[in-house]
Amino acid sequence: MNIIDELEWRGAINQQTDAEGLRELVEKKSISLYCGVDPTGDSMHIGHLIPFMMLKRFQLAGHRPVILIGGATGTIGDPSGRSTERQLQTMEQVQANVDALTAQMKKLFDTDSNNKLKMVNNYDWTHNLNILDFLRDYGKNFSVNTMLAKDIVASRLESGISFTEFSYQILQSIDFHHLFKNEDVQLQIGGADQWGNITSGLDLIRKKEGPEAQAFGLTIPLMLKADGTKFGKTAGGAIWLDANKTTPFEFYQFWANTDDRDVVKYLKFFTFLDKETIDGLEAKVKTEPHKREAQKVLAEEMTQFVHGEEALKQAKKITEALFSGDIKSLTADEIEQGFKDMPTFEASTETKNIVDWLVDLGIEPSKRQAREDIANGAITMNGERVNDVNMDVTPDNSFDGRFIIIRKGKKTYSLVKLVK
Ligand code: 629
Repeated sequence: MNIIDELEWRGAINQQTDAEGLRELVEKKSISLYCGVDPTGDSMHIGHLIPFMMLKRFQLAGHRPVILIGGATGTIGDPSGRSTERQLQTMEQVQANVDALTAQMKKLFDTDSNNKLKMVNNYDWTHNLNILDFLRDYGKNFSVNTMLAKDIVASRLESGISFTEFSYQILQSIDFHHLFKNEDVQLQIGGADQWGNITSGLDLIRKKEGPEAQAFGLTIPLMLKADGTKFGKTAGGAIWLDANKTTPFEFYQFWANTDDRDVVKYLKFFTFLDKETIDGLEAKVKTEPHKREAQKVLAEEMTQFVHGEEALKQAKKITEALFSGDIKSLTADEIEQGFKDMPTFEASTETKNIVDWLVDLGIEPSKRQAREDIANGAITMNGERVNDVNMDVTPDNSFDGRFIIIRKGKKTYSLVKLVK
């Protein structure tokens, strides 16, 4: 399968500027292509991952990917997909985010292979551009009329848009032109929201380099969920790639909880599994959906890709322990990951009778209820049933002096943190 056929099969193409031209080009030779990200935060989330996985697919097919970090554009802010003006970040903030994203990209994408992945920062060619050169060398090639007609700007005419954000598309166009000239980049890809910026760059390349210049744009569809809610968001917020913001266990769970109606689409979009494997999993979604085999494979592939082998093992271990109720084997770190979103209580380290302890924490409403639950075998501590209403709770009952896990009934877990 050539790379364009593969992207089509994966449902990964939204719009293309010249589908036939691009197909011919990538069949003929190895090309360079790029995708950019702005340092608006210190971590990417899974929405960002989509176009960068596509870059990687091009890389696997023998092409050369370039990742652009927007050290310059990040100081301005892309108005695409936003209904209101952004607050400017400080230059220091942008730089800190550039560093964080650069490290994250390096971790995710192979920088040592043959068709090496190249990282660039548009600050390098933008920060010395003076205002007169900007207006004379670039501004003259942009028609305000065309700029106003772009969706992004048109949708803001009522509510208002600053000259700063209005100019954003020129900066991104300068990048495409710069990379075309200096890195032989012939294709820019991005999410569907980037269509206006990408086509604006192609216009600039043609104006400056002549109508024969061979450059292309391709966008990837917006990820939609079958139930109509926004992709990549949970009650707890975005799914981040940074393990400190979204733990590998939470990350694993996010994918494992994918709806049957979405799972095949995600496998195609996010994993490097081939058609045969994905077709096989699709058949299993139909014949034995209760086994959730496709979801498991998706969660494994994604956690492995973003967090690595060890973190995946841990996420699976926690999942298994929570499912079976046998949590004794978990380490304190694993407890922390697995119970992050469970109701949490704080207790002192002093020794206390179990009944009093449960009531004082608020896990049980009354002593009578606590005694009754214990007598019925409905309370477990760290995976072991509590049988004795006279037992004492001490730090010896905790994981590493830090956590005690109480389960009430079959499913209700509470995390008790010991504080000194
Ligand atoms: C300079 C900056 C360039 C080329 C691109 C850019 C960044 C671009 C942008 N992208 C989004 C971002 O940074 O704002 N103007 O958050 C984001 N992108 C990934 C996908 C996207 C897009 O990083 O393209 O569609 C999300 O899936 O919103 O020369």
